[in-house]
Amino acid sequence: MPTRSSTIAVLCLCASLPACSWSRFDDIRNESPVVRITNPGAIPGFGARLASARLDAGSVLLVGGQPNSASSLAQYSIADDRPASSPVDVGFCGQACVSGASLTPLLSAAPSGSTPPCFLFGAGDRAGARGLLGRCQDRVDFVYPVPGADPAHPQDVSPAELVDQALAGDLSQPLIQQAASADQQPLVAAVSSVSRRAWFYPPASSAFQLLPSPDAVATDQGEDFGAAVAVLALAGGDHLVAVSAPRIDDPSRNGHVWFYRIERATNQVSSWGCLPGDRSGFGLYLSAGQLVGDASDELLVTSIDSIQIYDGSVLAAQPLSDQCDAPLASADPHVASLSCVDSAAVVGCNRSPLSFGRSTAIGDLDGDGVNELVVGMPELDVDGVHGAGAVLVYHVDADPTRSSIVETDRLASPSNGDALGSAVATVRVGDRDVVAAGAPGAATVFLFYCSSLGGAGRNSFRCP
Ligand SMILES: [Ca+2]
Repeated sequence: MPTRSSTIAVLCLCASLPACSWSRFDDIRNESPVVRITNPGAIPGFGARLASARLDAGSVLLVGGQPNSASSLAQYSIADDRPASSPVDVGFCGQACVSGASLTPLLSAAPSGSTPPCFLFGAGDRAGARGLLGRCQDRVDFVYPVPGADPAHPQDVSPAELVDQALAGDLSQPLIQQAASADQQPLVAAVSSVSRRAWFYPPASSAFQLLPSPDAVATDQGEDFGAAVAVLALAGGDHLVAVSAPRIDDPSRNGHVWFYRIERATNQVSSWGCLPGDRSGFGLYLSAGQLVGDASDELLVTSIDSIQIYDGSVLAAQPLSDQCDAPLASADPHVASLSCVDSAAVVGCNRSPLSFGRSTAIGDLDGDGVNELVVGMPELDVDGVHGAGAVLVYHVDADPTRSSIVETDRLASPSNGDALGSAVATVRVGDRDVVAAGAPGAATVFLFYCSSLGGAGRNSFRCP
């Protein structure tokens, strides 16, 4: 129990140090609603990337630093409201590795025989095998090979050449991006916007299969096919791979998203087609997850300053057309359109349209069985503190008029450039999900244990 004079001494110390703040001061308490995980050492930009995976008891959280570097990653085990602040595994990337833009959890073993969950975290070389690099809970490393030169387009840089160039130190081009479905038989898909190619790995396989390229890839240099990728798990076990061409360099043209349905029984592409966008930048980022309650995932398509959400089961029932300019043939799969919302203390949405939708996560923060959408916005100002960053939480409803922002998470007293929300993830703790938000400016990941949504979101000794 601090005496009054020692409390005053701490306050005075805080007032004299710009990096010191109320949130840091709060953390001196044992039961703060916000728990911090600090850089275990030598990970530049710690908190710039996050991914989580559920275990039978608790979750694991993988934390990375700045992409396009060889820096290590750190994995944490979080099982309750008193998480250990030290990692259970550090390393992952290191030698002969370049970390990618995103971290991808796989809920089943890859390769078979290892202990899930596993994570894909970058590209590189392991014992002479080059490709996407992954690591499992039991510290088994694995490699997913990537496509080489395309005989039909020998002038294009191939994904395999991109890996070679990155390992040689040339990071001037975006690396391969990958995504996986969040089911127990995850399908992994990968894209390269430089190679303008997309491919996938069937569940439990490290052998890639190329996805067909739209005709426009061969004839239209403005078709930036492969800018983003997402994988939806559908009811019944099929998967839907989404690959975007946002045409971001040409504001006069609408972006669009290509779809490929992969049959569970055959691992073949059974149909593919185009979802036409209605604006430039449509498909800048993609993600997927369960939001409106049925057994199929939803697709989240970010365009400049908004996230469009599509019902996966309606999309999958769509007779797909390869004509991007044709209207959709049957029921409208569109569920919701979300945008950044300023509040009294958190402002700056109109200054940072390109970042809305770059970092997203899905989880049930109040434990009512309905998932919320979590969006990180690292550029926002909080209480006048520039670039402090915040996390916006949305309820997404099958009724298009009922989707809305329901919560804004922020630090009680942040610092300039914390960039909270540069990455977000949700971590299962007990009967609800907790928001994890990276603040690379502070080299810290913050866990928000209490949600204003109530229910299980307040069921903790940490919640006042
Ligand atoms: Ca909920």
